[in-house]
Amino acid sequence: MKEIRKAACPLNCWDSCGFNVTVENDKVVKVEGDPSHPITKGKICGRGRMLETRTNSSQRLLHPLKKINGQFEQITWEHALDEIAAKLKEIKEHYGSTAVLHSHDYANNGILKNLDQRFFNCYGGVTELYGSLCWGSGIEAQKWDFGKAHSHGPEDITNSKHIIIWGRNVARTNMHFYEKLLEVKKKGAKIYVIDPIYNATAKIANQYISVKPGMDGLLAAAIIKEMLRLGLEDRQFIEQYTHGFPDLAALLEEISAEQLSEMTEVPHEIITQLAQVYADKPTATYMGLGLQRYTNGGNTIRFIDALVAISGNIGVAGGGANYANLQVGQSFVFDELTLPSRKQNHRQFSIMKQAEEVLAAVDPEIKMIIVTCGNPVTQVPDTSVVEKAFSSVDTLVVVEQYLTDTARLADYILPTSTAFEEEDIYYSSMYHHYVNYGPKLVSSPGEAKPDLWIWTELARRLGFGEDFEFSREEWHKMTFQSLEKKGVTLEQLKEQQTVELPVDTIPWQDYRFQTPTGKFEFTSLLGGPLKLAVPEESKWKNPMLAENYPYSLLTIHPLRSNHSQNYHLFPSEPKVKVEIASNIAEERSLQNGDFVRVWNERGEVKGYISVLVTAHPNTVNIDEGIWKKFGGSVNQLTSSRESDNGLGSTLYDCLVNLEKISLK
Ligand SMILES: Nc1nc2c(c(=O)[nH]1)N[C@H]1C(S)=C(S)[C@@H](COP(=O)(O)OP(=O)(O)OC[C@H]3O[C@@H](n4cnc5c(=O)[nH]c(N)nc54)[C@H](O)[C@@H]3O)O[C@H]1N2
Ligand SMILES: Nc1nc2c(c(=O)[nH]1)N[C@H]1C(S)=C(S)[C@@H](COP(=O)(O)OP(=O)(O)OC[C@H]3O[C@@H](n4cnc5c(=O)[nH]c(N)nc54)[C@H](O)[C@@H]3O)O[C@H]1N2
Ligand code: SF4
Ligand SMILES: [Mo]
Repeated sequence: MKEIRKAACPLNCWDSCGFNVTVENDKVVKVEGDPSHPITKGKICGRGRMLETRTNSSQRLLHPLKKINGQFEQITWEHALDEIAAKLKEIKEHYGSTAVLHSHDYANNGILKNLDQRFFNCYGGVTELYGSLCWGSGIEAQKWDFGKAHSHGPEDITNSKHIIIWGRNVARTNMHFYEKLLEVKKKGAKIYVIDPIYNATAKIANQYISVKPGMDGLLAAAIIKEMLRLGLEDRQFIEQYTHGFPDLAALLEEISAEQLSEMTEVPHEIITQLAQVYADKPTATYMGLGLQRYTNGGNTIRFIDALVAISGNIGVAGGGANYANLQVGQSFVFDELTLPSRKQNHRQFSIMKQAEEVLAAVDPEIKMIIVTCGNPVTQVPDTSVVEKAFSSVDTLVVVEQYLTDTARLADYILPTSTAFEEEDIYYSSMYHHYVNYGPKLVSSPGEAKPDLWIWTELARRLGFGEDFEFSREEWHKMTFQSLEKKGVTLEQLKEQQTVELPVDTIPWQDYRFQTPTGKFEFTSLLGGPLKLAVPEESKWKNPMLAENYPYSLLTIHPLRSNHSQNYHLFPSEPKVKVEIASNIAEERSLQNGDFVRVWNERGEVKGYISVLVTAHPNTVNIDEGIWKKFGGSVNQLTSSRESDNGLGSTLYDCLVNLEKISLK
């Protein structure tokens, strides 16, 4: 019998869509949008629709596997879990629990995916990762400036006169925001896109501003300088609600407008025009995550925040320095779920440098790595070091749905369920503030089991089984405690499928910032003054490097895949596409379809040229996520350096060279 069930998208994405899933004979046959979802309104993207394929594909991992003499062999769950538990026990006794590294990312937005942390905390505390490849620099930057990263609710954009899309690839990564942009544009709002690539969002903008990659902080500084010159700043806001403005003004005295224009490669007239746009309030700023994946990423976001602040666009309808919306995730209670108090030992590695840290670890060395909800061999920078580190440990356990590049290196692969095979609750702290319910719709194929079942079984074997004796309903109730006090209940969510979380839809309206001074901090008591910083891999910081490797490589998010999740499921085999600005095509006599080698001191990637007519000069892009067998990973080229505030990646701060080669 065929039925249509409501469900939720689990993918790590801005949009957190509501689904209508057609189920027939215990099988998912179609994934569509749920028209009744208040934000996503029945529209979903190809990645969402492909969850049908991800559920049913014959490439799914169906049985636990153990590598014996270099070959994977099927073993029973009993066998796999007994052996892994015995190793965990032995490692803890001989080396201490921090000899285990938990490597993870956020492949699945389900609340109960956090129970892996409960397992590791009850085990005694392992080596954990801190920071974020994704948005770390910007989150920390907004913590310094505002106290927290909060965004305006999706509807508030209808109040904006001008909308600046600053390094967010909206049409590709955040489709419901794109729909909103089309809607408000029709009503007269003006849209500006600031990006080194003339992307699909730029096509609908009233104006496209091309900027040198990594130079947005200086562009914001230039606009501030121009606003001050023209007297366009909001003096009242600056005087009453901010801290450290004189430091900023003094810093801007040190550099000329001409110099800023030259370095950002944005003409001075455009800077003047943007100063006027910011003054003609309300102007909303929507930042993406691409622009902070640079060594100067924290300062970039802080300068953009400062621009929004001096122009008086904070705490007003239609304004905002919109980056992420941590209010969403903070609606839930996690400590009772993850039990941090149970940790006896503790060690942290940076997520960016996890591979180097594994290789360098002493006291204790890393004996085992357990990977959940992540594919580090493809997604973590500097792949060759990642491969080395993940191959170096005695035991690598990978909990996966597919035989990814990371899983291939494993000693044990534990096959796990996909989202429609287990019940959970999904949200994203990126765009809207609705949480969605995802019921279990079908059984898992073969012997695949939910991650939670795996933790429960391992916990039982390690003597803390009682810590996992809760039903999904009970776990979910734990996270809903503070919401229930505000009248939002789990029952409501299950009945309505989605509920609005009680968050501020116009943050900072009361001008009470959560910083140490209670003000917006141009000079942060936590992080210090703003700095006019440039990318590490640039002609200013490293002229020799820039001479040998003259092009800036971006590795932006792919259209049809969430990171590495879909490439192997495409109907035709994916190829590496090397997109280049037209000046590079001219300099190197390259045309569409040419086969090239892109390289730097970390590695090389080969692929086919596609010329971007309107990209910023000297810019190259290769979409991230592509598997080794299809020519990846692009992270062969990227650096594991951390951003200025230590918590973000520098994935796009990457210089390369390229040359035409013949097809093998
Ligand atoms: N289709 C698709 N959608 C996704 C994802 C996916 O993998 N595929 N992933 C999801 C996740 S986890 C995330 S974090 C988000 C990311 O969402 P976005 O922030 O939209 O995505 P990015 O690909 O990081 O880059 C966004 C834009 O930044 C621009 N950019 C790069 N460097 C600079 C710079 O120095 N200055 C400026 N001004 N712009 C710059 C790029 O050209 C690109 O247009 O997307 C989510 N949505
Ligand atoms: N060069 C470059 N590198 C990047 C980026 C970039 O822009 N450029 N983007 C960065 C960003 S923003 C992010 S967020 C990261 C993403 O990095 P990852 O989260 O590591 O990327 P995914 O490809 O989504 O890989 C997740 C893996 O988890 C598995 N998985 C899915 N659901 C589950 C589940 O329920 N349980 C378990 N155990 N496994 C599951 C999937 O099969 C998949 O193989 O990549 C970062 N890396
Ligand atoms: S990947 Fe994002 S846009 Fe696509 S269906 Fe899922 S939540 Fe919606
Ligand atoms: Mo991300």
